[in-house]
Amino acid sequence: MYIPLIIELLKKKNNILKRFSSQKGQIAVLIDPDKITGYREFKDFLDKVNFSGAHYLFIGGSSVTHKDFIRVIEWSKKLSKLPIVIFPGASYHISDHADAILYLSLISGRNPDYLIGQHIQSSNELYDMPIEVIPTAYLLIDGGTQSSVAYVSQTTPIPQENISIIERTCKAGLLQGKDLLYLDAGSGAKYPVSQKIINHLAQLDAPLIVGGGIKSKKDLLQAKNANVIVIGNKLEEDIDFLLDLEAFTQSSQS
Ligand code: 1GP
Repeated sequence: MYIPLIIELLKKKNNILKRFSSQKGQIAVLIDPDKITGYREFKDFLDKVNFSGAHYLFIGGSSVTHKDFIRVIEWSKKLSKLPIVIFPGASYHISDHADAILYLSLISGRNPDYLIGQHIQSSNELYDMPIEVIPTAYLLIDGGTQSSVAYVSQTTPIPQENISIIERTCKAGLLQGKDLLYLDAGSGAKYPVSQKIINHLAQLDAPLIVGGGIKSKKDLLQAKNANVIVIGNKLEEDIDFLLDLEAFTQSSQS
């Protein structure tokens, strides 16, 4: 009888959504377990990230096995005090080692599997898991390449020039009860979500996450009105970009 109450209390413990809302220009480092080769390299990487001023670790990817996902979540928990947020690519990307999960509905697309199908597969387990579940309106925005999310989900991103469709899609997501907006140009995008789109959507009454193709100081500055900016690929190629992230977070917090 008390178990549901205890789960409810635990779910609220870290309140990541409140942290997202509290400030603009926060940084999430995206870790794709598919690309992590060994413990030692991963430890070196996280040691640097821990001191970079990054605010969150996002963990996930569109083609990650359950085994790799669990292994990397467990390592991250051990090696970092940063909040761990699951950015799931499939129903089995869940773990109570995380602080929160972005409960993504891919509302830029019309694939029922990514609107509700995957969710049903894990709902029993997730319902009883003591992590914060954040209902998230997830939109793919055209970033000039075919992203793996677009390929795996078999959906078409919204063109950047269609701001009105992006806005209407976000509003529909919020009316459906999503607490968070996530605009993703896709990992390795040629060009990230534009400043114009970010500034426009930042006016809606929900925290905004942006990611995909962010790889320079200029990109960071253009995304500064988003609550959370997600960086993946660039750090895999160039770990020194952490220095730019540090300078950016210091200036956006002062
Ligand atoms: C997360 O897909 C992004 O939203 C990450 O993109 O790997 O290009 O930073 P990058």
